[in-house]
Amino acid sequence: PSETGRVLSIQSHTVQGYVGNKSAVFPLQLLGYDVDPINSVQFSNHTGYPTFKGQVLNGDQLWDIIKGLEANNLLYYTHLLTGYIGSVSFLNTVLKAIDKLRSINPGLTYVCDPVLGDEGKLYVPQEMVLVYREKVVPVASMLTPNQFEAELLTGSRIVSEKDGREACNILHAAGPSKVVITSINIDGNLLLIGSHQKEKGRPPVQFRISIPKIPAYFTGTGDLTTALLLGWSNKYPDNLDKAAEISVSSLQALLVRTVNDYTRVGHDCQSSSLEIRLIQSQDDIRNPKVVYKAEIY
Ligand code: ATP
Ligand code: PLP
Ligand code: PXL
Repeated sequence: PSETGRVLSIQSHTVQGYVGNKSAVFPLQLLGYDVDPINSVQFSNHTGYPTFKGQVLNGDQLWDIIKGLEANNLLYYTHLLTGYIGSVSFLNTVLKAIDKLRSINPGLTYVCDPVLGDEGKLYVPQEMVLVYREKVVPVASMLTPNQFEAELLTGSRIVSEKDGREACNILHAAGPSKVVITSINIDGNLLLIGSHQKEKGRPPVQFRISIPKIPAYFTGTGDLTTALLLGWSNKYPDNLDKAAEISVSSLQALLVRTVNDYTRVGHDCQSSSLEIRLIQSQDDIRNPKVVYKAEIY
């Protein structure tokens, strides 16, 4: 595989640590992509720390940047990547940007991590759910919700593998041809469920990857997962299962390294969320050993 591209990545920037663009840009560059980051916020650190300081970009300021690129004919992108977005007005401007990007490249792939919350808790305003459901999901090419987000977007509970596959079907009908539910929790273990509808109206190819749960908490792993899925699914456009195997294998190698590094210095990995060892894991991103296999249903 050699296919690469130009990615516009609209995500958070943190000065310290790896979430949002800090966790997506470097891996995509390692995989050979040109990545142009727009920082939707600039914070000192991620919001899971006791405090944080910094600035938030508003919708008008985002539009300004888009206009600047357009004025110089610099708005040709193969991919748009978005993650955590904090307000409806910013999300509406992202929607406006998608229209503009597609008017320049009708083949633009929009990879959307619909960040709404986790484990039954929202971390965006409630109104965002409806905007994602009604306006964003329909224009996404690939969607990477977690279990809770897939439930919110489909309006149905996911308590089994079958529910997860059914949620993917509902999401395909709403728009995206590729859906990856990045983790569903089934009796203490993690399951990734992927689904690729190769032709509208036809049954999708669906698969699962079973992931052993590491007894630790991480931040930025969702952002990294979506970036890796973008990178590898573009290289293997007809094999989402293979793209997911590689992505999961890279990520798990990185998580093991992260836990080992913290443990070595005597840190209790369950007491607080760990910063991922992204830079130290570059070989696992460039040249992963595939140890997590997809099982096609
Ligand atoms: P988002 O909220 O950004 O949509 P998410 O909630 O799916 O994403 P995470 O829960 O961080 O993000 O999970 C992303 C990936 O990281 C999953 O595929 C999951 O398997 C892996 N992961 C996260 N935490 C662990 C863990 N403790 N052990 C094993 N894998 C983990
Ligand atoms: N808390 C907040 C405020 C967030 O925005 C996010 C981001 O997505 C998270 C927690 C969890 O991050 P992740 O699921 O990527 O580890
Ligand atoms: O990983 C998602 C994320 C994105 N942006 C900011 C965050 C987080 C997670 O904590 O704080 C600002």
